[in-house]
Amino acid sequence: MYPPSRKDFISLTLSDPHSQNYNNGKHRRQSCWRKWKQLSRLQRSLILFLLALLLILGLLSYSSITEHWRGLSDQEDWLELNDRELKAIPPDAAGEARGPNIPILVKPPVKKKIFANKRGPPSLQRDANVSDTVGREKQEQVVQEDEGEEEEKQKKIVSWRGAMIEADQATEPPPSANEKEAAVPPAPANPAGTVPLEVSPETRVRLEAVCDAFRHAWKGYKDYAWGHDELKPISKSFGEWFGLGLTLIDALDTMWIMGLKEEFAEAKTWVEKDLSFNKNVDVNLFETTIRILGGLLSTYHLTGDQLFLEKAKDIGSRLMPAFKTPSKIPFSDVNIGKGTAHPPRWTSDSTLAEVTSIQLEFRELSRLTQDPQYQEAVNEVMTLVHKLPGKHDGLVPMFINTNNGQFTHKGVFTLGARADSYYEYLLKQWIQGGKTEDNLLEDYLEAIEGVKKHLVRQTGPSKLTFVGELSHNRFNPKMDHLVCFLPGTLALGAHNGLPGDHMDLAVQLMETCHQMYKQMETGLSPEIAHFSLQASDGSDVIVKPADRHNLLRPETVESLFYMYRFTKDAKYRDWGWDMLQSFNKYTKVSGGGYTSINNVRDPLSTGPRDKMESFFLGETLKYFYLLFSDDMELLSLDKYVFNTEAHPLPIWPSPPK
Ligand code: DMJ
Repeated sequence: MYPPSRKDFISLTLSDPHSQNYNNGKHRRQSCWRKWKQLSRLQRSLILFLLALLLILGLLSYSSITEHWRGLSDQEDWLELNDRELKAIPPDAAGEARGPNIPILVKPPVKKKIFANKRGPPSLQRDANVSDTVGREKQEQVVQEDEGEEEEKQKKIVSWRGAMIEADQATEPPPSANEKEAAVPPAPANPAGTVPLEVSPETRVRLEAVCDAFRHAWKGYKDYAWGHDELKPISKSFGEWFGLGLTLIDALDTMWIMGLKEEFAEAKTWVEKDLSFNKNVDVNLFETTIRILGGLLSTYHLTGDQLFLEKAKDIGSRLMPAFKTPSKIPFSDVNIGKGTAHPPRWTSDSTLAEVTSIQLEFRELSRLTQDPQYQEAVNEVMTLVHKLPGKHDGLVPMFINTNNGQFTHKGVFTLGARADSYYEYLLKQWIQGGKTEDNLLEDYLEAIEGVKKHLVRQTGPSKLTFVGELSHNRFNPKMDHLVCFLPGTLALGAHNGLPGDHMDLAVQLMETCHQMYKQMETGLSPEIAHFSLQASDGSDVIVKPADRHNLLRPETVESLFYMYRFTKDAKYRDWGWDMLQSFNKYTKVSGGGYTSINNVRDPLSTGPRDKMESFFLGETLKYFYLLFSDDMELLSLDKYVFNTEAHPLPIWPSPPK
C-alpha cells in the first residue's frame, strides 16, 4: 500500500464539530478510525513519526517566538523607564506598522565602557582636544577593546531597501548618562576669551575678522534698533516683525561662543528687564520656535543661567495653542498674548517644513521641564507625516492641511523653501534622541534616495552636481540657496554611520554651493540659481534677474563648517574666508550693520535692501567662527545638534543601562 496522499492525510486528521452537519462529522470520525485501523503498522508508524516531528518543530518555533516577545517587552520596559525618568520619549513610534523594508528596532546597545564625564561649556573641555573624526576613531578603538563579540551583535542594524546600515554609536556618547544631571547642566564659568591664545596666526586673523564683523553688526543693532526685531542699517532705523527683540535673542549664543562678554551682558540685561512675551501679537510658530525658543534654550545650556530657561518655558507654553487644530497639524500663527491661533488668512494649510522643524526645540523643552506636553504635540506631527500617503519616494509636498491633515499642492517637490528643514530635522531628531527613533531614520534614508533619484543632476558644461525641483514629473534645474544646507546635513548623517555615498554627494554639492558664490561678480551667491543642462562651453550657473538678491543667508557657510569638521580639508576654510571678504566688501554698512542686497552680479550697483536679518548674527557669523576655530571640542558635533537656526542643543544622554 502507498502511504496516504496529503488529501487523505488531511481527511484523516481533521474534523469539525461546528460544521453544518455535526452528525456527518461524527460519521466521518468513525470512518477515520476505521481507516486508521486498516493501515499497516509501517504506515501508522510513519504517520506517528511525522506527527511527532511536527510537534517538535512547533515547540521549537514557539520558544523563539516567545523570546522575540520577551525582547519586545524588554524594550517596552525600557521605553517606560525612559519615559518615567527622562520624560523624553524618543522611540514612541517604535513598533509601529513595519513594512518589509522597515528597520528592526532592537534594544539600545549596552556599553560597558564609561567615558570621561565631561561637563561644563565645551570651550572649557580642553582635555579632549581631538577632532570629531579622531574622537570617533579613538572611541571605536576603545569600544573594540572593551566590548566582546556579544556586544558587537547588539549593534543596531537598520535596513532600507536592501542597504544595511550599522547605526552604531559612531559618535561620542553625550556628556553624561545620568539623566537628571544632564537635564540641569551645571553653571559654567565665564565664556572663553575672544580668540584663544594658542591658535595659529592664520586662524587668529580669521577669528578676529569674524568677531569684528559681529561687533560691527551689533553696533548697528545697538545704535539704531536696540530691543527691536531687525536693524535697517541704511536708514539707521529698525523693522518690527513680532516685536520680540528677534536679533538680540538670535545672537545671544553667538556672543557667548565668541566670548563677547560685554555685549552678552548687556543683551542679558535686556532679556531680564525688558523682554516680555505677554503681548497681544501674532507670531509665526516656526520662526519663533527656531529663533526665540531655540536661542533661549541653547543660551541656557551654554550659560547654565535659569533666566533663559524661564523665558524659554514662557514662550514655549504661549506657542502651544497652535496645536489645537482638528488634525493636530499646527496653525502657522499664534497670538502669544491672547492664546489663540490661526492659519494664514488665505488658506487653512500650513507649510510642511514649518510644522516639521520645531521638534528639536519642543522636545528639548519637555526634557528640561519634565513636562511632556511639548514633545507629545510635536511628536504627533511627525507620526502623522510619517504615515501620510502622497510622498514620492520619501519626498514630501510643500503644504499640509490643518483641518484634515492631508498633503496639499501635491506633485511639487523641492529641497528648497517650504520643505528644506523637514529633511534636516528627520536626521537631527534621530541624532538628538540617541539614534533610537527608527521611523525618523527610515524617512530620512528614503528621502535621500528620493533626492538622488528625482532631483540630483549634473550640469552640462562642468559637471557640477546640483539638486533641482520636480513639478508634476517635470524636472526644473532650479536650486535655492537654502538647499546648500544639504551638504552639511548629508555629511552629518555619514558621520553618524549612514552610507558613505551620502558623503560623496555632500562633497559634490558643497563644490556647487561654493561655485554659486565664486561665479558671481561680487563673490556672493544669488538667492536662487538655475543650472545649465546643455553640454556647452557656457556657464553652469544662470541667474534670473528676479533671483539676484542675497539676504546674508547662512546655508553655505553652515555646510562648510560641517565639511571642515569631518574632513579637515583646508579648502573649505579658504572658501569660507573668501565669502567673508565678499560680505565685508559688498554688504557692510558704514556706521554699523550689514545689509541684504539686490544684485550679486553688479559690484558697482549692489542695491542695498536696508535690512539685516537676525540670522546673520544667529547663524551666518556663528558658522564662520566655528569654521575657522581650531577647537574641535567647541560645540562638538558628537555632543550637540544645531537647530535650523544654528542654536546648539545637547544630544540626549544614552538610555538607562
Ligand atoms: C533661517 O531662519 C533658518 O536657517 C531656516 O531654516 C531657513 N531660513 C533662514 C536662513 O536662511
